[in-house]
Amino acid sequence: MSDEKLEQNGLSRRSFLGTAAASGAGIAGAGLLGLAGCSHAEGDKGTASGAAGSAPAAKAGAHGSESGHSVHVGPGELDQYYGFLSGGQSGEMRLVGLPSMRELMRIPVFNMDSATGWGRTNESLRILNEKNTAETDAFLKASGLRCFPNGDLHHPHLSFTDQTYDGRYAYANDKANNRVCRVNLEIMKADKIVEIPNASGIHGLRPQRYPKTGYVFANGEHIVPVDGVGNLNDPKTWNAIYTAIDGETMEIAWQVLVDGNLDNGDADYQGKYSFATCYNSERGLTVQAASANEQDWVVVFNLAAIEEGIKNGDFKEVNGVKMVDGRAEANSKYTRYIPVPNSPHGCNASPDGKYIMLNGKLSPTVTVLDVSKMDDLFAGKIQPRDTVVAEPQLGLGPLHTAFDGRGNAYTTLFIDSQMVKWNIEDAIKAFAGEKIDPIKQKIDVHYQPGHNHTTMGETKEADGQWLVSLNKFSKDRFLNAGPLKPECDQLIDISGDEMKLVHDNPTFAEPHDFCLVAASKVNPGKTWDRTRHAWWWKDAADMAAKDGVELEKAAKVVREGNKVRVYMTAVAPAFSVPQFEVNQGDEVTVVVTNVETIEDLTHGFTLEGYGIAMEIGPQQTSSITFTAHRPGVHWYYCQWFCHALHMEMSGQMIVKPK
Ligand code: K7E
Ligand code: CUA
Repeated sequence: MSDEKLEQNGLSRRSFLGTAAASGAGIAGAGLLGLAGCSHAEGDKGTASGAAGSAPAAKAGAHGSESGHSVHVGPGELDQYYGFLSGGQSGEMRLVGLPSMRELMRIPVFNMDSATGWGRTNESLRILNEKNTAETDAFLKASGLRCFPNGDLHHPHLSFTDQTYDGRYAYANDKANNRVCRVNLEIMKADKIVEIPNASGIHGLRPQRYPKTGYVFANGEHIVPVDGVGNLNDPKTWNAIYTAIDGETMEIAWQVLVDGNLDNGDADYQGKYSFATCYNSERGLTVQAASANEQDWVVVFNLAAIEEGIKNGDFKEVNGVKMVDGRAEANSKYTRYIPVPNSPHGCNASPDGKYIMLNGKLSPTVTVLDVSKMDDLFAGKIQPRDTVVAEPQLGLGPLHTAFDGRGNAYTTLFIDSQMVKWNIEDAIKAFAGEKIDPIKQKIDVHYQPGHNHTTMGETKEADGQWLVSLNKFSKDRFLNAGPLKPECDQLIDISGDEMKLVHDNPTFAEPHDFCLVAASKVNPGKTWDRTRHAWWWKDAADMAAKDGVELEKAAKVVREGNKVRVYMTAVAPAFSVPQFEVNQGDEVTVVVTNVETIEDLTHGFTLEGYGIAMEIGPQQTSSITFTAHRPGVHWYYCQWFCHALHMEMSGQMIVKPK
């Protein structure tokens, strides 16, 4: 219904939506996509009043909120939290400081990066490709690609030891090309990327919390014909795959064949179970077909049972991976399917370890599971729905839930463009029949929130200081940036009794997830360490050893047939090889070692007209290989401003024509 129509009927859009929720009218029938589309149209009454409603909070935020919690981080001051922000379809991960919301760094992962040479250097190409399937290798070769140029990174999560962050790694998914990466927090670079065979659309991702990570769980969102199970011509035989990856080796530990699809997931705090929402129990291939059923489900995975099954040989090996059958119809001892209202999305474990929240999306509810009931469920003593201890009605379009460690939950309402704070124990009492309203407060966010995150909120150390709402639309919150708008990440102070919106932050495509970690938990190195990080340039070091070159003192050109290897150091403001000569058609490898010991003294190597640039951090070796197709004089220069004579830090590659 258009806004004019609603107004003619004496209804604002917001009250219309409210009525729909209250009367329990099928939200799916109203059309989630239609409503979302209408609610961020120009001149929207609902959002306009929303903006006005939160104006006082925004004003307070300029100088810190009323609780005295300051958002202002002055010049020279440091943030209290690291935020690991997803870059969505940009394929990168971002490092953000909180509460300032300043972007500290970009970590290229599933993308190619102009500044650092990620996707071009030999070191990054090895990481990008070393765990590809043979099928992908063949595809890339046939396509003339050296790596996938894109990715869709949704869910960064840090490794755990004993239910809290241990500062070793961050993991994330690539929905676009079915991969999982690991970022090494010492160097803030991806150090492993593994392609997940058999599965499609790797989406939800969570690490095991206890005793440690352990497994990294990854959901295949899309159903596909699985080898030996599915038939290309019959979508009703297609399946989704759940994958457990060993977080240390980044090898695939096992997979589970499931019914329906898998959207988001989480692990428990006990190391016994993991969970994944399914919005497509119908196995539909269209929006209508996928949201037809009144109920979908959450799948519960029994980790000990799966490990036992693998040990006893109760699996099929599919494309090199051990796969157990966890389908509902197989009556599997590995899984249970708990019905929840239509099309659940986010899946969030509460920091006390007791509950799993399933966010309704098309249902205005969040379903609360009691983790302690899972033993009985698997033992057949209770029915699946007996594990549900609350199902509060919160508003329209609940997508994700975060926690403050004080018993409260915060849920994003996509369609209502709101954040709702509710009390978990009150919701449980209300579900048991007590007359009590679990909802504590709602505030407008701008606009259409997806994920939300609290500081340390996914650990037993949830500290209830800050909440961030990752909103999909910024609309009128920033200067118009043209047809493509930034998104809007909003900072909310939750340290007091009331939520207070204190800051708007524009971000580029596309934040889905934000892991908020106390700064003390993460200790990145200040420079590269030539011993600890020697694995990064191992191939270059092996090659140099064969050529009798010491990387740290290198100034040498080695020719072997039509292969040329150029070894140089970078010390401000000069490369140790100021000029080298090759023949057109030679395969050239340039190896640069930055021997600076001072932190923050990064050099670069950009080769004009060859599409080549790479970062060489202090004490790092970087290398790149290309064919000298273009004759002539090609200057190379340092693109990282490093010295008063940075402009002079250059040299020439002379390519003699054939
Ligand atoms: Cu809700 Cu990919 Cu986490 Cu985005 S998913 S919102
Ligand atoms: Cu080295 Cu600029």
